[in-house]
Amino acid sequence: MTRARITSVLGATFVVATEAGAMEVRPRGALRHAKQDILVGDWVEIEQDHIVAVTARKNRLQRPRVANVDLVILLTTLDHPALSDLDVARRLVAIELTGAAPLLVLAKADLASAEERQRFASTYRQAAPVVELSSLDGGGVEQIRSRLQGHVAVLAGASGVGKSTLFTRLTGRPARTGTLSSAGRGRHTTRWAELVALAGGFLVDTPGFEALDLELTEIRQLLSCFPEWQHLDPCRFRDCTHRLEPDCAVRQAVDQGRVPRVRYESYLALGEEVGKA
Ligand SMILES: Nc1nc2c(ncn2[C@@H]2O[C@H](COP(=O)(O)OP(=O)(O)O)[C@@H](O)[C@H]2O)c(=O)[nH]1
Ligand SMILES: [Mg+2]
Ligand SMILES: [Zn+2]
Repeated sequence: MTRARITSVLGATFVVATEAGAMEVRPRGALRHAKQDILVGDWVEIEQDHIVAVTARKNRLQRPRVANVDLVILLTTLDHPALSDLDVARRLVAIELTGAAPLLVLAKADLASAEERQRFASTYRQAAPVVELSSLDGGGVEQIRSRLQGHVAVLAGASGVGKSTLFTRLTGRPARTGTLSSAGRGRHTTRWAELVALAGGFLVDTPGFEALDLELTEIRQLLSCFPEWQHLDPCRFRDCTHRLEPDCAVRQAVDQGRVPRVRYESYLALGEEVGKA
């Protein structure tokens, strides 16, 4: 048996990457009968040209539909489009909930002043590693590439932040333009995302987290999604929500400038949304 990673889907056939190269395989009858769902990114066991088993996944994204994502490269800009700290916070929480690691990219850094870039880095560096990217002169591209080694990575962020431009810079291929679908014509032509081999890892060819569909059901989940305060001394109350409770270590850290106020305010605003849901 050989271990392999699903990189793309062609109808009922799957393309896998093995140590010996790419090959096309089909699920063995038993898997088909069990209606075992097999996703791009899945690790599978191969015998000849059959998939005989699918390994348990560590996570799966809904959009794009990809399993075992290790790294989400979240692009954001200061202008064009304008930065919303709340949107960035919402996306970082969504990433955190998948269990993938975030890499935060300040894209279009060529349009920002040194002071603005500095302010961005000091706001976010406790939340995620921050890289400055200028796709115009290529600044930051190699730093991003070097993070791919051994990982499945997906580009993420709002429309217009530069995801397609970065994809092309990294892979040398044009980015996919949207999902093909012909709803209502009786033919299901929605394309699957593919994994593109890159720098010892894989980059998903379809971006994620473009929409802000955060499905948080409780404030408890939100509490653990801000790395800024995971290492602080405990608050007086073990179940502190860091809002109005006395002797809150998070509020103290914010007041002393050890946790950026912008991030704390995003936390409060997201908490309000969760509270209303
Ligand atoms: N100034 C500047 N413009 C960029 C940069 N990267 C992308 N753009 C421009 O931003 C626009 C949106 O980029 P695109 O890659 O399509 O964004 P996407 O919607 O996230 O895929 C295009 O006009 C790009 O030429 C950059 O680093 N600097
Ligand atoms: Mg695009
Ligand atoms: Zn607290």
